[in-house]
Amino acid sequence: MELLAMLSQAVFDGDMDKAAELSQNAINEGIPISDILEHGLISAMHEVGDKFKKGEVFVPEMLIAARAMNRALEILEPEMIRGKIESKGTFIVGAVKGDLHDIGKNLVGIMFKGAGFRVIDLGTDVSLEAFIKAAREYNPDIIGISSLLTTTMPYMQTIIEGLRSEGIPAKIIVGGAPVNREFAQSINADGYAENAAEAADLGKSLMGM
Ligand code: B1M
Repeated sequence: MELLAMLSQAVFDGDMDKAAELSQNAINEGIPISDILEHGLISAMHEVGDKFKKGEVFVPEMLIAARAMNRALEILEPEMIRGKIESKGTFIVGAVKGDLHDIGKNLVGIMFKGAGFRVIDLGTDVSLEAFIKAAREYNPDIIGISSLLTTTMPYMQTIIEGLRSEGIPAKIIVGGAPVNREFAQSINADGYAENAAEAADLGKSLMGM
């Protein structure tokens, strides 16, 4: 089986060690990181999601696949951020309250690091209060909110309104599978990005770079 197909299978199976080993092999073979991400890792999560929808896999399988993907991301991260050490600004990111999905949010954080930002990751299930506390502590230029569930999307508006009413000056961007540009505009976000690479580009352009 081709290397990226084997990697995708290892992530799907939730085999963390194999996912890490095959990611390293793919880097060693000089396969572009974007291909490793797209065809080795994200493809596996899509397959898990499709099977979950059909009732062929359940939450535990989704969870172990996600762990394997996060382990593989640890291997890819140094390659993704190589050589970008200057600070272009501070970016705070978190998955919205009620939402435990962290892979997309982790990728967004890595891409911002790669773009030269200092990244403060608040993790998952992040409340308005936690965003306000972190914003006061780190004085970010940009705040990113990720949501993977239609049920958690509305809370993004609560966070945006809450941060603004506290006078937090950071630009606020949103994203995640169920989120789109129209929704982002309707909740007065400063920007929307469809994927992690676009999010980092958006971050740079909001900083005037
Ligand atoms: Co969940 N889950 N899950 N899950 N899960 C989805 C999202 C789902 C689509 C599966 C399905 O039905 N096909 C579905 C949501 C349906 C909906 O609301 N529309 C779903 C469900 C229903 C649930 C539960 C409710 C299941 C249950 O308990 N009955 C439950 C909810 C838990 C909770 O959060 N409160 C649940 C639980 C879980 C696990 C915990 C088991 C696990 C997550 C573990 C983890 O993340 N550590 C999990 C997983 C793994 C998934 C799927 C399979 C994969 C998600 C993923 O990592 N994708 C997912 C199906 C799918 O996505 N196809 C599914 C890969 C990742 C790279 O993509 O996160 O979309 P994504 O990020 C993208 C973009 O969206 C964007 O950039 C990334 C790409 O570069 N992006 C941003 C993301 N954030 C951004 C922020 C930005 C900009 C761009 O700016 C700030």
